[in-house]
Amino acid sequence: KAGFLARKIHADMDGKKTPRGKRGWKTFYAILKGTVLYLQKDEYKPEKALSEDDLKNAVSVHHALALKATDYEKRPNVLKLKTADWRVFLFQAQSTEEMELWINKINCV
Ligand code: I3P
Repeated sequence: KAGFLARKIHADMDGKKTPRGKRGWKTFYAILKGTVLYLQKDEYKPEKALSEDDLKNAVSVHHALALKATDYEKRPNVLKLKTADWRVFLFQAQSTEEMELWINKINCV
């Protein structure tokens, strides 16, 4: 599964609220491969290696939980991702259908 997702980091590894200045929305080209959600700045190019930033932004979705972010009303089609290491992300998909596909794929990992 791949496609554009806007990401907002809501909580860090310790489960604490992500500090101001790091809470903005940022759009990535997301690719779910195995148990890893890769978030790249540009669309995937097979001949291009992952950059250091790409590796830093990658999220393990092993034992993670994805669900519709019903408590977030500022943007449509937003899902909440809770990782096994207590991070919380919001991801905005490009449509409701896309959001549901991402939720299903992440939860089936
Ligand atoms: C954040 C940015 C986010 C906003 C967040 C801000 O500032 O403006 O868009 O979330 O509000 O803290 P920064 O880029 O300096 O981190 P929303 O778009 O959801 O309002 P928040 O702290 O209430 O989450």
